[in-house]
Amino acid sequence: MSQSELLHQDQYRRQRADEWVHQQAQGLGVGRRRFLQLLAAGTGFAAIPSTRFASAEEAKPIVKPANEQFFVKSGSNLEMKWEAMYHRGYIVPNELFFVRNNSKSVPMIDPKTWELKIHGSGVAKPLALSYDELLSLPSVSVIRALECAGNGRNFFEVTHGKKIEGTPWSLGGIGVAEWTGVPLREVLDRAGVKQSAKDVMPVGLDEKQIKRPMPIEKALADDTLLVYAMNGDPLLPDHGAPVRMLLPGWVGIANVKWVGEIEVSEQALYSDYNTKKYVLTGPDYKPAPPANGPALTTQKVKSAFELAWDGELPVGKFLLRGRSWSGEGTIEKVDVSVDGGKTFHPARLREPNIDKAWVRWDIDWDVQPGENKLQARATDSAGNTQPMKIPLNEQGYAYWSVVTHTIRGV
Ligand SMILES: Nc1nc2c(c(=O)[nH]1)N[C@H]1C(S)=C(S)[C@@H](COP(=O)(O)O)O[C@H]1N2
Ligand SMILES: [Mo]
Repeated sequence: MSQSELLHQDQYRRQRADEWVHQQAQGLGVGRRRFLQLLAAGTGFAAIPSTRFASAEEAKPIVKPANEQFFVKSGSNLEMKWEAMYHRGYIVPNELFFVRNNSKSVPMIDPKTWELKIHGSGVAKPLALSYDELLSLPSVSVIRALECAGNGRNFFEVTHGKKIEGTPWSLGGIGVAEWTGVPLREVLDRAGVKQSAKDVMPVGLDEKQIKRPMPIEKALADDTLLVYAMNGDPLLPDHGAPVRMLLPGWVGIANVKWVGEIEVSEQALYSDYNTKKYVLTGPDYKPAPPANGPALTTQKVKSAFELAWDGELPVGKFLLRGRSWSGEGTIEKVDVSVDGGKTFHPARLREPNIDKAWVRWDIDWDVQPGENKLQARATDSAGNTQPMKIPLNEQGYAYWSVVTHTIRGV
């Protein structure tokens, strides 16, 4: 299978699933049960010294100011308020970039003692890099989106009448930033990555040690980065300081923050985050052993208006603005309805329209008295168009159907 094919999520899933079945059939001397136990125990990873965690005193679920103008707060998460983007440019500034923390507190890591270990059967020369050593390697800056797999989860309640557990995102679990860092490939090359290397798994230094694998093809992509700066500033603690992963186009969870080690293996790798969580489960999805369902990788095409939910606007002329994005490429076309989906009109796309980031668009609108039902439907360069309805999945991921946004004209 060629490299570019393995960059596509369905190919990756299918190939790994086939291999899994094959391995089982061969009976490698490790029973399925025992294998799952080993997975659960996270065998193969050195224990992370507890000194890396914030002490109880300084442990905070979020470190940066949770300004109410910019965010909806829920536990250790901050959702970006879309209306705050109406007056802004292409990039989401760090002060209003969404935060999603699975662990209860943000680890405060001193770059002076931080180390990145690269190890596993897939590298000939395991190595450890200090922060200064990482910064001395060639780096690039790319503009890309980062989006939570659960973004839009709230709308399953609207369309399927089912409230789903998990962070209650409307559509603000996304941001676009300029990320600066070292291509993971540069580091893997220095570790003597083998031809036979198959999967790569970064591990976070937070309490839950979030880890999620990727195929070597994704690890070697030009824009898969070890990021140390965001929008021109050193990474903030909330966003993974001193160093995080960036896997453009892939679900947020794959972009491991506070990365401390990377396993490179000649074997397929699994974690809870691609077997139990961040997989599609429910009547419309089949288990994909060893995962409970197809693992999410590439993000879908979606759209949002730069307006408050249940907002009000004065009746009359208004420049309606929004943004559309896709993990599979750029946006080709956006159609907007201001009459609840009866008629759609093409929106004007505004430059830039960057791969795996988003495009800003606008359309002239005459706000009517009372309820106005807005809808936006985007098509990406891979030919995907937002559907009117999608099947439910139990954990509420990948909500990409058209959302109705109601605004009262007053
Ligand atoms: N180590 C670690 N990495 C992590 C997480 C985490 O909780 N721990 N959250 C993930 C999830 S679910 C998302 S959506 C993104 C959010 O990145 P942000 O908080 O910088 O916006 O980080 C991902 N990386
Ligand atoms: Mo996420």
